[in-house]
Amino acid sequence: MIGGGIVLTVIAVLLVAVGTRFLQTKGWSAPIPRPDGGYLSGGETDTEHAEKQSGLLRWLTTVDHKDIGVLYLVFGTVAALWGGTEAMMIRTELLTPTADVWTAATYNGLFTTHGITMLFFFVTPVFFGIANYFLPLLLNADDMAFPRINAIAFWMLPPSLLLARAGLPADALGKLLSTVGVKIPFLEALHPPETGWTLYAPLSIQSGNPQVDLLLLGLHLSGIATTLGAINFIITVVSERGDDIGWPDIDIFSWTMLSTSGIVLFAFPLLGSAVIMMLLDRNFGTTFYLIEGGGPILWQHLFWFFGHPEVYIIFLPATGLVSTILPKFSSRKLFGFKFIVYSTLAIGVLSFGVWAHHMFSTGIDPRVRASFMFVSLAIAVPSAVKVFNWISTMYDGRIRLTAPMIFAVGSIGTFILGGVTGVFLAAIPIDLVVHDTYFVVGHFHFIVMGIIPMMMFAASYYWYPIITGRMYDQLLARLQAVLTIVGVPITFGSMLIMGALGLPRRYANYPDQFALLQQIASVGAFIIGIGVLLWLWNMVQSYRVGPRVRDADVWQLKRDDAFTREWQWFEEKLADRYGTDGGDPDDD
Ligand code: HEM
Ligand SMILES: [Cu+2]
Repeated sequence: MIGGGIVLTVIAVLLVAVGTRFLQTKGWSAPIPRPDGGYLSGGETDTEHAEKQSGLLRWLTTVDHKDIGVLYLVFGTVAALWGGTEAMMIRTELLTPTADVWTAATYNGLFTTHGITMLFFFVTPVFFGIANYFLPLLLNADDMAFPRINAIAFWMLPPSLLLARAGLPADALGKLLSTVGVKIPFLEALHPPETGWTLYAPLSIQSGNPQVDLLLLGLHLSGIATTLGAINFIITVVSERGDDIGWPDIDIFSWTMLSTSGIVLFAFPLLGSAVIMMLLDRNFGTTFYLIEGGGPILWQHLFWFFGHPEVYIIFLPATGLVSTILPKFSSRKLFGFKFIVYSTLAIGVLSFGVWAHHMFSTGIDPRVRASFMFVSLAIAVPSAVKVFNWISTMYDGRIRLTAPMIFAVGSIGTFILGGVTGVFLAAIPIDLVVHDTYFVVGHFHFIVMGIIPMMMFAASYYWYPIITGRMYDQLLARLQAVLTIVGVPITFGSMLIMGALGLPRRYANYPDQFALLQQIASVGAFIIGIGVLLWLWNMVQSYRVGPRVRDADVWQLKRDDAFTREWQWFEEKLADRYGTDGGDPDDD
């Protein structure tokens, strides 16, 4: 079978590539042990920027946590823009009840690749980027625990994105070449998968599209990358902290990254094995997920035992950002710090006990269903603890409506909507009615759009000076924040209504009576899209010409005794650069 050959070739190429990378890194297996564990023998520390290579080579070979953080951020942003473009294409198609902008097959490809790109190649990499940059600073560590493994983990991502997304470029390239008379059957055979991001059997096994194999390999590789990254975070938090930082002094963002990494450790290897079994089913005649063998429901169990924790993998760091940013602009300490930490850990553990709420309508044993319903409802408790603590933090505080703060407050609002609709879905009788309708799509987008990217935007503004040494355009940023907060409920609120009225999801055509609501949803989405363009412009343009920051206390945090470690680090850096007397810099 053509698929089998391709799979083997790709595995071989990957093994060789990874192997060579390992061999090239001299001494990777035995770094000289030091009491602080963090230094490399090459002496690449914070203070030795000047010795680094410059240009492309530097970015390709860097093992500095800040550089790798930036690489992750750039990679994640590129993926987000790709997946976001697809979201806009989906919403364009749905402006009219018939599939007349793109074909139905393209539509199926669009929602599949949109979901996969967003979940695997946007959210996780961006949080890993933020964490790579800031965890060592927040923890007073010299670097991540294993800087080289850190670099390897990052460099696995670009090939895994290419594998997962080869369909579209191959499709386009194949068509282009065939217009000039060159026929490459392999390229023409690949086209975007139409399986949905959940890759349910038997559809995904029966699909003759070899791109599904490449997608599975890409997911597997991205799982290895994510697991390596997570191990690094765990060891960094546990054993690389500065002497002055005991367990109780760990900041809230590091706590959420620690929990997230713990979940990754159990969830992603499981996805890896499940995916391998699917590859075997597709190419070598095994029957793990076929009726003759384990059956399609086995795939759903394995997939969601990964898939639901994955939701919390991407959600917890967002809550960590709310807990970090909100108090700073409320001039208050985070209310109930301990309880926020406990709720984070509780969510981490509970997240593994709820997977079958995705399978209420599959005919599994009703007693099993009922127990999953209770655990799913229980997970609302630690989530609510967070919300109440955030609101209590703002209570009686001196609120400053900067862009990061507007995003944080907005996120709480949209998260409440996402959470409450989630409680609805966790209740079996309601789920049976709205299952596989737009209600579900509305619910999860209130989380995946309404708090996750929103808090990433917030973080990108809040820490912008540290990363770039410059300030962004604050007015434009506030405008983007407002646009996003307005756009989210318009878009996904309409979906909740359409779902409640019974419109099923994943169809390119729909009955005429939904046209108005669909158009409203699309308008909301375009508003969010315009906001994203404003953000991009602001980031790039301010990096080039934004005013230079001379005083590290950009947010007047000293006044409230909230000038935390990353800002102290930044202050030292500024002192090094400009001299403690605040003298003029020698460049531009
Ligand atoms: C403006 C932003 C966005 C819009 C307008 C949008 C829109 C959509 C639409 C219309 C669908 C297809 C629904 C269906 O027919 O079932 C969809 C699916 C999906 N979206 Fe988004 N989305 C956005 C952002 C995001 C983000 C930020 C994420 C994740 C971080 C995300 C994750 C997903 C997933 C996982 C699916 C399910 C794919 C599948 O059914 O296989 N979306 N989105
Ligand atoms: Cu779930």
